[in-house]
Amino acid sequence: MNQKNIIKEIKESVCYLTINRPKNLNALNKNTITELSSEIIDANQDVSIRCIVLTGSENKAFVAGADIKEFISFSKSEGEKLARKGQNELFDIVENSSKPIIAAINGFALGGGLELAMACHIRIASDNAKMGLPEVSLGVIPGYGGTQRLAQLVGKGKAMEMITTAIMISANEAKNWGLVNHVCSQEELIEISTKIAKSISKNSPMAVSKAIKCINSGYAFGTEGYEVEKKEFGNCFGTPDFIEGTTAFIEKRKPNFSNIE
Ligand code: DAK
Repeated sequence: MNQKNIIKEIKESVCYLTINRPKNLNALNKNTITELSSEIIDANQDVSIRCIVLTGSENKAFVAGADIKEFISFSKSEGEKLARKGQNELFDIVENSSKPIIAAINGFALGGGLELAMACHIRIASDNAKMGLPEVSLGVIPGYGGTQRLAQLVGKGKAMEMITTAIMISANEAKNWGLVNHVCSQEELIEISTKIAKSISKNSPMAVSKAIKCINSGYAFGTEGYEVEKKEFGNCFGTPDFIEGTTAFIEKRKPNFSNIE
């Protein structure tokens, strides 16, 4: 398939998917979500592929979030509908991919970008990477599973701090917090990701996929968190704070938040 926003390359048993919107720091718009989802579905059906490495183009960003310019005008119901569609169409497909997906985080991984990396099975960051969930600074909350997956990865206390302060952390802090597995230089990022992909490729694909399913099932069942997140995410849309937060970003100024819902 000739995809515009995703570059695909297959070498030996590894499929490399690169999100390719560098002028927008690889922000996730609707087309990118659809294209990436279809590439992952295709890779899952291709028996020659054993592992997927996901990265961002150029050296500044993995993904700097959902595309703020695209979602600024959404209503509450559109927000909830799109959070639901995005989670079903991409984030759940990434998390439940039977072939492990390694996020090679080559720069900013913010908002939806960090949520995408967190849905992957393994995260490797280059030392220039910066990670955060800045949604509350825009008057919205993480809507692609971030409130759930961050707490699963780093624990409830650190997730509370990261989400409510909207801070960005460095690659080394992310490693200390358990958010990424390894940190390396930018030059080594794909090489180290490939090395891990190749050691996975030596193992039984059937057993690897069953292991992924079992590990995920321990976290996915018995919680209403994802449902609550979708509803509350939708409820942010159209509020004065949401309009102010996203408009301030586009106008390149600091937001002036009110205290009204
Ligand atoms: N969306 C759209 N454009 C973005 C972008 C984004 N997330 N991030 C950067 N860009 C664009 C900038 O607007 C700029 O475009 P031009 O002005 O040149 O046209 C270009 O990329 C380069 O960015 P900067 O000039 O800002 O570069 P700097 O080095 O100065 O700063 C930065 C880099 C990463 C610190 C800064 O760009 C930044 O703060 N970016 C925004 C980070 C952020 O807040 N990300 C979004 C988090 S909210 C949804 C579900 C989930 C979500 C949304 C919707 N639905 C279901 C609808 C999740 C929301 C989020 O991800």
